[in-house]
Amino acid sequence: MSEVSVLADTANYYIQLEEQYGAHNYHPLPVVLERGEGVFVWDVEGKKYFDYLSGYSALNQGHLHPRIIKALIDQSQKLTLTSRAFYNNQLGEFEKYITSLFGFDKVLPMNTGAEAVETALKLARKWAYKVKNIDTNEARIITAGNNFHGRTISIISFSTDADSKKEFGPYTPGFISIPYNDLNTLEEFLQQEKNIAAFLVEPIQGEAGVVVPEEGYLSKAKSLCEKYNVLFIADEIQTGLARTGKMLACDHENVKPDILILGKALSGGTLPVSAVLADDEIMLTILPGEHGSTYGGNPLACAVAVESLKVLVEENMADNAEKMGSLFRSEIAKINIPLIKEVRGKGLLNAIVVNHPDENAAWNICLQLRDAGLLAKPTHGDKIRFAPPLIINEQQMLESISIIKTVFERF
Ligand code: IF1
Repeated sequence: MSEVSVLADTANYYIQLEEQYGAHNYHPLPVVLERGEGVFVWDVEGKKYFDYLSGYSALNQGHLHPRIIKALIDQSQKLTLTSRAFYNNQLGEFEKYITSLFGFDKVLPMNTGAEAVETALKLARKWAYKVKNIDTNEARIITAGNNFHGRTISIISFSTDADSKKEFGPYTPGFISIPYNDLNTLEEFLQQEKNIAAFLVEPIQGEAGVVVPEEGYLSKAKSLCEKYNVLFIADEIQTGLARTGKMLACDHENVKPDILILGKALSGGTLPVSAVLADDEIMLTILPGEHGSTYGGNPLACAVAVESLKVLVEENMADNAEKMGSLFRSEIAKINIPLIKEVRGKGLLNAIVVNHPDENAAWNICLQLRDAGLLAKPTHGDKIRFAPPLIINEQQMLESISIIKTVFERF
């Protein structure tokens, strides 16, 4: 076989393995990656790409950030897991660092984002019964339509997306869904409904296609929650950690959530690390033995998380995300073709809304972007998310924009 066909077979070899032996719970773009560094990834045939997905914002610091990898290697050769049955010398340092960085009394460490969201829901319910004196098992939590908070049964119980929800019932009760970015309806429910414990919201809806709410939405929602003694829970798993041009998306409106949920880039894309932050009145409603996880707060995760946070701060990644994101949106907005309906986002969390009669247009555009050396993926049909690592520099951004411009104009 020729060199090219053997290489193509290499990619197909891996794709076939996943087809044969793996669950079919994803529909990946046909590209097989082998190596990553900074804003780039390489496939098994040695082809180089800009990574414009960044592991769904888990790789804000870029692939293989040297300081994060060093922390991972060093700690992995000392102590990786103790369970919480015993203390270790990394967890307290992590807890001190992250709570002072974000200004909360305490943190509850978990692993995946969904686990952290579940933890926040449990804290809100505990607080409702033990502090707000809502009748036990009567607490309800308000959520937003088109939300994405993870894939557990309770979380998809308040999803409004059929694909995430159908045929997974029966569903967990105790949730009220209202439209996103709708303060009137939020106030209506807070006034009329009893037993409301909390309002859970994404500062920007990622999976919904990077939906940015009106200016002031977060601060007014937080004020309404204060007025009605309801907890404001910000899911910053995707929008947090410098992605939107500030350390937290809530910082754009100087909103301090009652419960802050972090994940993804908390480990710089190395291993699952998530965290829930809150003040004592909320956090101490959970007593020893009432919640936990085998890997939650493991020393390896803590060492990596501290370094991942330090790197975000010390390398001013939020400022770079702000600058490069503005450059991205302004340059894309200049591509004046019908195919581009809109470009929207904040910092380096952006999306292009595609305008085309073919429902597969966004997918096909992503295939052409792949061939042109840039990896991105559609979300919910006609939106393509563009979210590179926050370390991208101006030259790399201009090169990426040129690729995007060429592909869209040629499509
Ligand atoms: C998939 C995207 C989806 C999240 C927010 C919690 C979680 C996520 C705001 C759960 C996870 C991931 C999950 C992944 C695709 C990706 C994603 F928006 F980031 F693109 F689905 F919406 N809150 N988002 O975004 O965190 O348990 O995954 O660690 O499930 O397909 P997780």
